[in-house]
Amino acid sequence: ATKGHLMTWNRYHRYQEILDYLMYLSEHYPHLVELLPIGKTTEGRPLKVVKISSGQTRENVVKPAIWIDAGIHAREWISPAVALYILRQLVENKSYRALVSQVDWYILPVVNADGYEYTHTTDRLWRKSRRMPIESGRTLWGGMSYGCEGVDLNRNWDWHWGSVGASQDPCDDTFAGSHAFSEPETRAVSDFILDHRDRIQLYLTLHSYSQMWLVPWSHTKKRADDYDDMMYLARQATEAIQKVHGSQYQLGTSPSLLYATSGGSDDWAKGKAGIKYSYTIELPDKGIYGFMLPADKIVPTGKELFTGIKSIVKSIVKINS
Ligand code: PAY
Ligand code: ZN
Repeated sequence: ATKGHLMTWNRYHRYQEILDYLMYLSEHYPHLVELLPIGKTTEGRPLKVVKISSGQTRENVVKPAIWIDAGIHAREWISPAVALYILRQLVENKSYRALVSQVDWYILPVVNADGYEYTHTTDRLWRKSRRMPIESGRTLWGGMSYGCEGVDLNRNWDWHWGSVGASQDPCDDTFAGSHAFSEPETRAVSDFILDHRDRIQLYLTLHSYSQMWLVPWSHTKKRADDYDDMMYLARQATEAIQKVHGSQYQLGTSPSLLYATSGGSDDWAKGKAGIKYSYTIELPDKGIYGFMLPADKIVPTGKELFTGIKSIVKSIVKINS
């Protein structure tokens, strides 16, 4: 058994410390927490989905499930930290036992573990993964200029891949990869989601920064058929968030608030996996600290986001009953 863990919510942690915490939770709460290995990163780091589940499922009743991923982009440190804050509340705070018995939770705290480590060791503002660029079977990085490694893991998903706001140039920060799902990280996550698509009713992916609640589509300005439904639940969430400490999250689509992008995970989750409620959450701040949000913001940011998520989950439970 593990000795314990070094996890806190007042600083940002290395990937190994995060894995140790997940292991700790699965050992101390075996009836609540299960670790599901779903694959490995380019550099061989394990990707482990935390499943939080309790209580009985009535016969013939499918329990809804919620998916939350974080850390698709390496430098957005607040994202994994908030995912871990939520994870901790669900597991270690007994007042959420009902919430955990009503729905199953799948949480992957760091998708881009290689990039995340690289931001700790070498370049704090790295965004992409760390795959080395390959051209006609030959690795180019010997003579390649800095920055040409890695794929933007939020441009690599198989839905309108490469059509807008994505680059074919490996040296760009929005390099979409050689083809859709060329990367082990996006493949692992998408395979898992497809395997559980009948139950996953909410897809959330945590990014930073901008303080926005983004609604599909990102690849087109056309409104989704059920745009109003998505907006309705998202508005409830952002209103609940605002009540916590007054933070205002802007609500809308990426093309209307930021820019159009394609091959993103939220569009894929909706378009391909058929998950009706699919959102990209841009955590704080609005640009003062940007990606370098001080660690004393982890708890307040986690608290308000968890409040927003709880409001959506309540609505989803209601829809199912
Ligand atoms: O759904 O369109 C979407 C995702 C938009 C994000 C993306 O580019 O993937 C927005 C950016 C992000 O979180 O990566 C915003 C940040 C501030 C950036 O790096 O531009
Ligand atoms: Zn991002």
